[in-house]
Amino acid sequence: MKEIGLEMDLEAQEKVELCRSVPADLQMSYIQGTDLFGYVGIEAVLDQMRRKTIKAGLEFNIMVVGQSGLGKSTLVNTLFKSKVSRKSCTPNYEEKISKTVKLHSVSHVIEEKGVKMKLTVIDTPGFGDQINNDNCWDPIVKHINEQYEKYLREEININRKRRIPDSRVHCCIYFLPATGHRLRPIDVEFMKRLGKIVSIVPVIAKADTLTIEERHEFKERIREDLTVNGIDVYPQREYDEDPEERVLNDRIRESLPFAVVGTDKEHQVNGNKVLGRKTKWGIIEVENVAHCEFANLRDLLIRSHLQDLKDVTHDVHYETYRVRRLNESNPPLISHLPAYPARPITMTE
Ligand SMILES: Nc1nc2c(ncn2[C@@H]2O[C@H](COP(=O)(O)OP(=O)(O)OP(=O)(O)O)[C@@H](O)[C@H]2O)c(=O)[nH]1
Ligand SMILES: [Mg+2]
Repeated sequence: MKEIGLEMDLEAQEKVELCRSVPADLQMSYIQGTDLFGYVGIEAVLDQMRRKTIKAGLEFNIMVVGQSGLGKSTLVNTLFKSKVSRKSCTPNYEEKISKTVKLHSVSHVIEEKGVKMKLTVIDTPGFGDQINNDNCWDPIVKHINEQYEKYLREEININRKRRIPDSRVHCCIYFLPATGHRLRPIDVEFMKRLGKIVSIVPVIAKADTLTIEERHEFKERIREDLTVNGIDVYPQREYDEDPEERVLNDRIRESLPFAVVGTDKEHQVNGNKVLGRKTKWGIIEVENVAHCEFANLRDLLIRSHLQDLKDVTHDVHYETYRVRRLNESNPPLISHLPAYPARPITMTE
């Protein structure tokens, strides 16, 4: 009798567990089994995933790279001051943005409708100041690879964390000077190397210095040069999952590189506070799509492609690194593990 009671208890407990994953309005029919041959409730998985994501939170890491003085640090501030976080956090801003001398990260936790995201932007010192700019990509490539290495070491640990902290660079915004000409050899070399290890989104910096026609023609020439030089920028065609995604991504590919303007100053325009650059002939509104493409960049990063950027980082770039590292013996990845079997097994055991 006792055993039967125990069995019934277990069964009831199982039902309660299953019930918890089903939306409240469906729970009664679920318990009674009335919809056994009709509605199965698979869509409830979306609710479960949502709850899990809310609980776990998101981590998203962006890196800014490019020649010195192109406005990288300014754009980092623009991003944090713009709609991404205006409502949700009050970051401390530097009064005056000065030259970036070493690679550093700025993070803010952003919360919207209960979903928390830790957005980290890695600001890097610009290149082009030295007489010799050979291998100026080395510190950037090194940093990106170090984050993969950190993740990999955590992943292969016997006592690994349930959630591995993710410091991998999910997107690298590459700044191109608004020369109006073509891609410079240094940018070609830099992006060729970066494209193999990280998702790059190229932008034209200080786009307020170009006329509309210049901007349009410059963008076209850059796209040509990227293709000719075999530089892979995000979103890559080969990773489009279906025709629908292809149409959406084609539109993005046709509008790359985004012509952006950055600022950390706010001005009054028609009674509203807007982020903008005040010039003698008017205010360039940074978040106004009629003025520049900063909002398009932000929407791509945060609104439409955040999860895809994380997926491509994990499934493509990190995977490439992982396979290479596991095939390499130097430096050893698993030297700290005991030899297997740890001790000989005797027949008496
Ligand atoms: N016209 C114009 N000037 C800008 C823009 N963004 C930044 N600037 C100005 O360009 C100068 C350099 O900006 P930074 O943000 O320090 O540039 P950086 O790329 O971080 O420079 P490094 O730290 O040396 O690599 C500053 O005077 C900015 O005010 C822009 O979109 N348009
Ligand atoms: Mg800087």
